Order: sequence, then structure tokens, then C-alpha cells
Amino acid sequence: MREEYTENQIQVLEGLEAVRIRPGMYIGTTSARGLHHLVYEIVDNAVDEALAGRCTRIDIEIHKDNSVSVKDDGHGIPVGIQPQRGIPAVEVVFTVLHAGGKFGGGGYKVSGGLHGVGASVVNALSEWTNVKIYTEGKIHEINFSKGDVINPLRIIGDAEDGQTGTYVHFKPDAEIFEETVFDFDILRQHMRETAFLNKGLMVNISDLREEPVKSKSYLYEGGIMQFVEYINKNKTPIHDKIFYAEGSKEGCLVEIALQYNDGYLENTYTFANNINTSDGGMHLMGFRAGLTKTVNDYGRKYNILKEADKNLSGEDVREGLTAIVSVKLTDPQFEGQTKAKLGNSEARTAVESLLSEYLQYFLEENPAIGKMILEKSLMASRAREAAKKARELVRRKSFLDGGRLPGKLADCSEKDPALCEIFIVEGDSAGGSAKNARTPKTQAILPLRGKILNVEKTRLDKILENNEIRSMITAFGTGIQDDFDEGKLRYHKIVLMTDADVDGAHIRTLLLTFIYRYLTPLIENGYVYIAQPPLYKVEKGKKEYYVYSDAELENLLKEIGRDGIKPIQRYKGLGEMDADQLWDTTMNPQSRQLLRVDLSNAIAADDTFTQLMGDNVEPRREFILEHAKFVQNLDY
Ligand code: TTJ
Repeated sequence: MREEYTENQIQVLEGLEAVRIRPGMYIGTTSARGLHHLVYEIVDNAVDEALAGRCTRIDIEIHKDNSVSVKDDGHGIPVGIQPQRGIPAVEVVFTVLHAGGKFGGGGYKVSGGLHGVGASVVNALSEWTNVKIYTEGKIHEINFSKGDVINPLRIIGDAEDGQTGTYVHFKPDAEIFEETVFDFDILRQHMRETAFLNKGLMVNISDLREEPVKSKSYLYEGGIMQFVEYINKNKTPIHDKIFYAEGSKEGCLVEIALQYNDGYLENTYTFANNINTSDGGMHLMGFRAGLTKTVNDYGRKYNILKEADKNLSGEDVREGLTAIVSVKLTDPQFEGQTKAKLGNSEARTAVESLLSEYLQYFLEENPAIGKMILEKSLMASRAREAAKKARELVRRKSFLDGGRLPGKLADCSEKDPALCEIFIVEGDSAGGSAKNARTPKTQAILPLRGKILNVEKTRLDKILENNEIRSMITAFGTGIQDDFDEGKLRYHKIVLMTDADVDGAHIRTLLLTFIYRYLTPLIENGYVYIAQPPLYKVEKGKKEYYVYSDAELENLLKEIGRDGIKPIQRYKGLGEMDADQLWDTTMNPQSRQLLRVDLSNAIAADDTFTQLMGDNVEPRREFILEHAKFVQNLDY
């Protein structure tokens, strides 16, 4: 029965109860992502304390029970009674929505988590939260459960001499979260990013679940300059000196760092209040405008750009660019569906004017670098013209032959893309088995032949000349880059099916690299999968077992015993399986395992592909052995 809506109930709904009823509204999701956001939310408060100049280090610990503690060495959350509510300020921080930063006045509060929801939301969604404050020689403690105070603020002892700070320890509520196990790597990457973005701040993270304890410590005096250096570490920079600018304009704190490498791709990451704005926004627009104009002006001034030359385009001047743009402002407007786009227009003018001013000066001071950037941009411009012609040719060609699909493609008959799958298969023999095995209504097969191009080392015009790449683009139907249209995607599952060996892993990586670099939304929106063919077949008596890993083989042999086993067959390639076997083990939606490719962390993904496909051989070896790293979500 529905009760009447009384004033009282509305009040209750505005409290932390509402957060527990609709957690998604406050933290976006109750999946692993939301779980990790709780930590960021708490850490952000400590970062604010650091930005105010009151704290120099933050310590994060993942405890054995998957609770997390965050400690800073700031002044401590105020413990005095807050006049409006008549309760200690710290209690307000943890029990009133959006209470963060409401007091203390004049502080430079800038950060604030994904949705800037604050500590009270974390408290509401935690089984328990214990807070200790070290201030004025005493240790104060207050305890909460699911948002409620269960033990009010009290003094529990004396602090060590001069020790101040805040310690927050919480355990996410398993009634709320689908996933309650923290991933050390995900937290560690975020903490490293936080340290890069706040120069001089020490961020330590430990995983107490591990024996021995796993610990990482991050401290970058060079801040985002070292961030750029880090992103370029496995690339080949074309100049040593990293450009850096810092300044405050229109109440907006701006930092920019950049360095060019000899590659063809752009890696610009933007942040607002330490939050990765992956959809860009005003600061990105300001950055792009400032860069294009400054490089063109410089080229004209020194006649590197001749009168007959057209102006360099934005894309031209960003080829091979690695850049970080970080702004900090008091009232950030996060826009768009994922709230990952900065809307404040003052950030645009602030970034543009700061960049123009400092970059012009930098190029004048470092003419050799200026010349290199100009020459690289001119090359890019010429290649872009060539690529445009190549693309037009591809477009015209497919128009001339009636937009025909690649000859090698065995398409499916179903017309609804949501029901269609395409298997990208390496080699004709595996392609043959797959064609015989498939369900022709919903499953299409595209066999690829020969070496797949390494797009990491190739410019777009050459990439488009490659037949295998062209077949994929035509089969997918989306076009690429400016032409890309997700609505035209012909299959909602793109399944990479390569052999279960090192060569297969290599080919898969080449394919993923291409898709990630040129068809990014396909990965972002979860259309790309990896098939899992078996490694072995074990026959015992009349029974057959398919085994997908060496560990699984061990287990099976223990379970069924080694006696009476007829040949253990090792599959060297997909082509060795007959159609029935391939269907049963790898393609049948009822019984197969598919891995969905998850590259949601763009910086980590870039790192992965650079290591795998770039010039340095050493990191590549390690990575190929660990390739499963960038495949996270198990599907089916
Ligand atoms: C408020 O203004 C006066 C000085 O103290 C300011 C404050 O709130 N400081 C502060 C908050 N330091 N550390 C925090 C904090 C740290 C963690 C880990 C978690 C939370 C919710 C707050």
C-alpha cells in the first residue's frame, strides 16, 4: 500500500536514505566502477586539503576485509560544533548531502569526485565508516553505519607531538554494491594520476591483502611535465625539453605540458579539478585553438610556411603530440551524459591565452624545436592530403562497385545489426572451418590473410591502402574518423577469433590496435569481443573434454585421473578443429565464452598499445605474455 507523502517523508528522502535507495543517482553505478569511485571521493577531500597548502601526503590502504582507509596530514576536519546544526562539523561532513566545503570559508576547494557528491554519500553506502581526527594534541573519533551516527564524536586519546590530520576508514556495503573487491591496479593508476596532477603531493597506496604487502609511492615535483614524460616513455620524443606553462587567469588555474614524439597519433588528456574530462570541453577547445594559431604564426614569421602554403590545420599540428591540460576552478560545470565534458567558457579563454603567450615564447627561445614541430606538421599536412585522396578513392571505388562488401566476407542473412555477429578469423583454413561451423542467419565470417598492418607505425594514407584493413572497414559499415557513424555498424558483436598461441595473440593485438586507434567508439561502447578457443582436447573412454588453459588441464587430469586417457590433443590452430568442434567450443552462443574488450582507461590503453606495438622491444615481450590484462569483463 502506498503511504501518503507527508512533509516528514520528503525530509527523510532528502537525507542519506535517498542515497541508499537510489545509489546510481549519486555515484553513477553500483558496479566495480562505482565501488572505486568511493575511494576517489574520499581522496579528493584530502587533495583539497593539499591544494589549500595544508597537507603534503596522502596514504591509502586496502585492508584484508576490502575496507579502505585514507589518511592525510592536514589540519584535520573541524571538530567544533557547527552553529546552524548544533553538531560537530565533522558529523555534518559525513551526514549531510553536499556538505563538503561549505565551511572553512576562503579555502581553495576545487576537486570533488565524479559527481562531487562528497563524503556523506560514501558514508551512506558503507556498512561502516570510522573517522579519526588528530588535532590540538588529541585524537577524536566518530563512527557511522550506513550513514547513521552510531558512536558520536569523542576524544579517544592524545595525539603525538604536533601530529595533525584526518583518517577515514570505510567498508562499502555489500547490500549496495555488486562488486566489493577492490582492484589494486585500478586504484593505483588513479593515485598515480592524482600525484601527477598535484605536483609535490605524495600519494602512497598499499594493498594489505597481499603477502607481502604491495605498496606504491607517487610523488612528482615536476607534476604534469612528468606526466607527459611518462606517456612518452615508450615512444620516441623528437625534442628533449618539455614545454610547460602555468598561470592563473579569470579565476582559473591553468597548467599545460606538451612534447612531440615521432609517431602519428595525438595523446591529449584534459583534466578539470583533477577529474579526467574524457569528452573534452572548453579547456580542450582553448588548447587546440591556441596551439594551431601559435604554430601557424611562428611558421609564417620565420618563413618555414611559405606564402604558397596553406595554413596548417589543427590535426596537422597535433600529429605526434602528447599533452596534458589541467585546469582548476571553483565552480566547474560538468556536462554531457557522462559528465566528462567541461562547460565553463572562462576555461577556454584562460587556456588559449596562457598557451599562446608561453608557447610563442618557448618557440622563440628554442628555434630548433620550433623548426622540428613545423616540419613535422608540414609532413602531416602533405600526408593528410594524400590520405584524403586515398579515402576518396576507397569511397569512390566502393561506390563504383555498388558499395559491395568484401569478396571474402561470408555475410549473415539477418538484417538487424543488434542480432548480427562478425567473426574476424586469421587465415583461410580457419576461415573455412568457421564458415562451415557458423549459423548463417546471424554469424558472418571475415577471413583475413597475411600480415596485419601495425597501425602504430603507419600513417593513415598507407593504412588505407591495406586490403585487410579495407575489408574490415567495409564489412563493419561505419567508415572511419570524420566519416565514422556508429549507426551504420552492421554487427553489434565483432569477435576476434585467432589461434590460442603467441602468434594468435600478436595478430589479435594488431587488430585491436587498429580498432582502438581508428574505430575507438566500437571499443568504448562494448562491441568488440575476443573468442576463446580451447587449447586441448582430452579423451577418456567415450567422453571428450575441451580445456582452455594449462591450469585447467592440470585440474581436469587431477579430477578424472590420468589412467585410460587416449591422446591429449593440443590445438595449434583453429584450422585443426573441424566445423563441429569449432562450433561447440568457440562459436555457439549457448556454450562459448567471449571476453568483452574493456579499454575504459584511455591512458592505460595507450600505454598498453605503445608498449606492444611501439619501437621498444623489451616491454613488448613482457606484455605479450600478460596480454589478458586489457581484457576484463567476462561475457556469457
Ligand atoms: C576545513 O576548513 C578548515 C580546515 O580544515 C578543512 C578540512 O575540512 N580539512 C580536511 C578535510 N582535511 N582533510 C579532510 C578530509 C580528509 C579525508 C581523507 C576525508 C575527508 C572527508 C576529509
